Amino acid sequence: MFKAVDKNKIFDSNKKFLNNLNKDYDYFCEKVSRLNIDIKALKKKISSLNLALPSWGLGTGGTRFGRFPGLGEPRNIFEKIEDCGVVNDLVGIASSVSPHFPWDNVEDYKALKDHATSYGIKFDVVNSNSFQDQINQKYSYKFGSLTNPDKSIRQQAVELNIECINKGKTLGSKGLTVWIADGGNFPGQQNFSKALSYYIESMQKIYKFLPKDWKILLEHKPYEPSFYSTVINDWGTSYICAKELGEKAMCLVDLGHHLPNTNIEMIVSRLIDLKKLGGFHFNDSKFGDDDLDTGSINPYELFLIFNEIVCAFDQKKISNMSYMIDQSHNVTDPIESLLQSSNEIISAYIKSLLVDQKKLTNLQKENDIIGANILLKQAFNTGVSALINKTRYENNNAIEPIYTYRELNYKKEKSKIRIQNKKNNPGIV
Ligand SMILES: [Mn+2]
Repeated sequence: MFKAVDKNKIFDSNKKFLNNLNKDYDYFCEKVSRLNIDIKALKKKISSLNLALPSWGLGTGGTRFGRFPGLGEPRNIFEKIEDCGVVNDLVGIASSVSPHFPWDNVEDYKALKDHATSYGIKFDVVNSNSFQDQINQKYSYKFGSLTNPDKSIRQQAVELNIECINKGKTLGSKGLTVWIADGGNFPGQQNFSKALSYYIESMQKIYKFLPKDWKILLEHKPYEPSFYSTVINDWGTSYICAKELGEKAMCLVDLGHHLPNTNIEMIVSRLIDLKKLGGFHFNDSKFGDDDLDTGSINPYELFLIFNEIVCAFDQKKISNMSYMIDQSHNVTDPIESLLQSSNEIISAYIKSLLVDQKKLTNLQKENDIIGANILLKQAFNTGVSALINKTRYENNNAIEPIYTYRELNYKKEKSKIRIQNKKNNPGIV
């Protein structure tokens, strides 16, 4: 699209890297030719991957301790879309945004859609926020939303989600992701059984409003903000609810929404076999729902997750998947974090495509444990950046996106226009 970034600037910046890139790419081709891998097919896979950017991830995030606003950060959804345009013009695989309502409420949704289209940005799944109270809201979500013991409050949360669907329809979205903060901080606070049945009852009401070609993604998380119990706490509960709701309901796996040491790639496999894996929220973590940049802590886990996905695509167990980045950029320029994260995701994906699945099956049959592990490690340890950078170059995107982005002085320029209000807004966590 190249509205957010001047195509010529990318072209000029690429010149600095082209010579070395070609040498690295030749070496990569030579190496991979020994593995009987079709490079053209890999390039096609790179170009056709789409990562949705989270609208809330374009602003600087924070924690309950505070937030440190960044230079020239976007003040509203229109400016966030401009920033999405920058990311996509540089990497070429991030042409959609996932909005969050009511954070991203606007007067005119048609105008918002036109604005996004002009930057080459589409609307991915919409997200509903029933974990905060809004100004002029009749009832409070302090003690829960879709599972609140009070019927009127549950109904208010249902209506909020229906509104999200309606906004999404105007924007051209095809899905709704629901994550609720409902749960309890004390034993005895909540009746586990009633809370879950309220959830299903409320979700059934929302489900009825889904357009035919939409899906609803159910996002689980073990704790926070509730620290004793959470209604949709794990993938099993999420699966039970998705099954109860119907075929348009699918489970969403946020990588940070698991207890430490959980084998997420195995959960991915389970949900695939149960035909209920609908999408991902990519991020990384060390302790809990840290929302750190994808691949910054455990890139091997990301690779193993993609290995399950790629295998399932090969076996035609799945035919599509929603990929979204869900991170909180507290100490970095969100654009740089998103550029780097998109690179980590595409790298893990391409490396997983290098795994010889037939060979892996045979090694498993023979109980060749070390052999199987070496096979995975060989793919994981193969440098794929030359292939990715070359594909970006051929698609007129940046060979080295962060380098080119820094040359643009984008945020410095934007800071002259994007005058921030002085209020110390709390972070999005
Ligand atoms: Mn998430």
